[in-house]
Amino acid sequence: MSRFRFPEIPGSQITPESVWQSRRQWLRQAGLLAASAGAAALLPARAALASSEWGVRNPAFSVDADLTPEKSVTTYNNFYEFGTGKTDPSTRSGKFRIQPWQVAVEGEVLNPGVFDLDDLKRLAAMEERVYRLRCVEAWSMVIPWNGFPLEALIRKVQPTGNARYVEFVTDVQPDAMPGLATRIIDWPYVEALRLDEAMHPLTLLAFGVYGKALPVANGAPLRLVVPWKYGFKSGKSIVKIRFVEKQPVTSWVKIAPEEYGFYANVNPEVAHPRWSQATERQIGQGVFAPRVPTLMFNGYADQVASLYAGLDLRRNY
Ligand SMILES: Nc1nc2c(c(=O)[nH]1)N[C@H]1C(S)=C(S)[C@@H](COP(=O)(O)O)O[C@H]1N2
Ligand SMILES: [Mo]
Repeated sequence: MSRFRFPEIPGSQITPESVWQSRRQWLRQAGLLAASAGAAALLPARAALASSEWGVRNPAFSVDADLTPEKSVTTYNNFYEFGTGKTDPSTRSGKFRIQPWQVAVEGEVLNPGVFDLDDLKRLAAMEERVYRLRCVEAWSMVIPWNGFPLEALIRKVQPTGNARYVEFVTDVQPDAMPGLATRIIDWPYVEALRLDEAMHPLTLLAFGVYGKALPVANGAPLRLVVPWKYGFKSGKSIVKIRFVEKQPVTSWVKIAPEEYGFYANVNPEVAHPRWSQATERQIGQGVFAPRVPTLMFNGYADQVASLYAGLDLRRNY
């Protein structure tokens, strides 16, 4: 197999100082940074700075649909480390420590290393993307995430020619994660993508939701969001990213391989053995809201179908 190298990340993509400076300039021109400004004038300036930290919406990568209310997004969750109830992640996660936070990047890369959260946040400019998240349990949400493509990190660490898959490992804090006592999953929670899936521009490394830092329930301080796959592929509270040659045995595949495949591409034509995947219930739309048809690849077929050309999507579910 030929050994390939990713090009160095162009300086123009390594963000901020210049962007930051131009934003300051813009604010100054708008009169919002005037030293003599009174408290009233300072308020909009603060608001503008806060929103710029989390980026502006990227319409090219956002679905045009009503957002799921923030309250539902942050209190109706799956994060089994805190329990299997939907409200467990928001009500039982108060002891989880997210500071300091480091992410180890290891395996088949030329530049392995341990990244502080701030190092990671500096890799690319933050943007907001409205993605649909479809859970295998047949419900969905439309969520404004704040982050940047995982590709920025992958280019920085430079996978070797042996890297075929990327594994994402969630943190384990036994005293702060009451769900760990139930051994449904062989903790830590591990998910993985093929390298080309991980490099796809839709694959988001998210640090925020609704323009604020992620709540623990949604995977603070950083998580993956892979919008064309069932929610379980998007690992939360990531502490390790490992580049490997062989397809990893991921948590749900290990528990029930006939129910949860490695690919987990949203596919209304392939039913889960115990229920249909043809329609979905949209969380936060009220109990009488009609179920809507589920779309192939969760509506992202135009962007991702080519990744699976030649792959039998019934066998590789
Ligand atoms: N570490 C970890 N990550 C996880 C899970 C989990 O139990 N543990 N649940 C997954 C599932 S099944 C879904 S649907 C999404 C839900 O993300 P949300 O709660 O932010 O909507 O998180 C995924 N990531
Ligand atoms: Mo899920």
